[in-house]
Amino acid sequence: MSDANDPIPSFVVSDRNLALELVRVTEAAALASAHWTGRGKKNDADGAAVEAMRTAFDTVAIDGTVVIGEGEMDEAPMLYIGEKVGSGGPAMDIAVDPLEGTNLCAKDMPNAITVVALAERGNFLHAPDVYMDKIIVGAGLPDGVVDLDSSIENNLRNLAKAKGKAVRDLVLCTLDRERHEELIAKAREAGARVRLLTDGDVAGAIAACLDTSQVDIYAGSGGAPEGVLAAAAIRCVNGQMQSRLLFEDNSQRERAQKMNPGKNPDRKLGLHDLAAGSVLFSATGVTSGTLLKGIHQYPNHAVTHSLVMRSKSGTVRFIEGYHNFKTKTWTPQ
Ligand code: VTB
Ligand code: MG
Ligand code: MG
Repeated sequence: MSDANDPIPSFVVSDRNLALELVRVTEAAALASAHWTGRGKKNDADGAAVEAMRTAFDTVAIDGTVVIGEGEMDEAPMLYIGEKVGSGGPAMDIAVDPLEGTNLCAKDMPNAITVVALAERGNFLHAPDVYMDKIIVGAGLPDGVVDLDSSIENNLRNLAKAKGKAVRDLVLCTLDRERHEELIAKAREAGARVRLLTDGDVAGAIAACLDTSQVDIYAGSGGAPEGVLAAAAIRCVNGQMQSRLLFEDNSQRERAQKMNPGKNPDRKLGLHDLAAGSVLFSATGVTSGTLLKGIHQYPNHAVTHSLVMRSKSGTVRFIEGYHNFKTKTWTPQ
């Protein structure tokens, strides 16, 4: 029995506070990259997001290590894998995609977001920059209702049954890529609708777990780092995800092996293999999409829309931020 006089455990306080600190980080990246929305310069947009996110992390009270980041230490980008960030505090691992959908931002197309996830040390898969096969559904469905190793027809049939719908009422979301031609054709043949994304499968994966998005299932291959970020979000909303790293050659496989010693790099990965323990997730919209509205610019202020979640409590917050240009610089103070 808890007592009103019991102290609140410190991890609860830090965890809760951190969730809100993280919003600042994704907001800063989104505000910075929004200067480049529609300007056709994806590298500038990405660079602005990375720099703003890196600076924003300086004020977050953690002893953080980047495990999903912008590249290897020898390339020395900001937010490289292994980089230490934060002003000191609990040991945490960090996964970032400062601008998920650089093309989407450059072309002012929907679904560009900035993304950060945090876990206690050792809880994220160390994913190399390879493709990952993913299958994702939302909460409230029987365990294993879909399976990465089943045919898409079977998965759609089982999902429809569990949802009390017909297959023709299901929407499958995937990246519009040649490598998905067969998946798309088979899903349509089975009767489902297919929503195609030009980019941005983190937003797509999360959409499969949110009723408001009208997406029932996400399937197909995208970036492995993006898979870890999606997994962190899916943990918070109690969805299901299975995945597997895809290797184009043995050197990619060896890299994955080296990053995760003692583990079979070809194994099927469950949600907890990707993101275990207590995780925090924050994303801010750059351009408006299924998940979030983008940055709204006004003469003297900008409005941000963010999604912040904690796996421990399962609380999902949509946070609207009003940023006053007169009293605030672009970097957090
Ligand atoms: C994937 C996907 C990302 O880029 O990494 C994709 O996960 C690149 O895939 O969400 P292709 O090589 O097929 O273009 C994104 O769409 C955006 O970073
Ligand atoms: Mg990126
Ligand atoms: Mg990306």
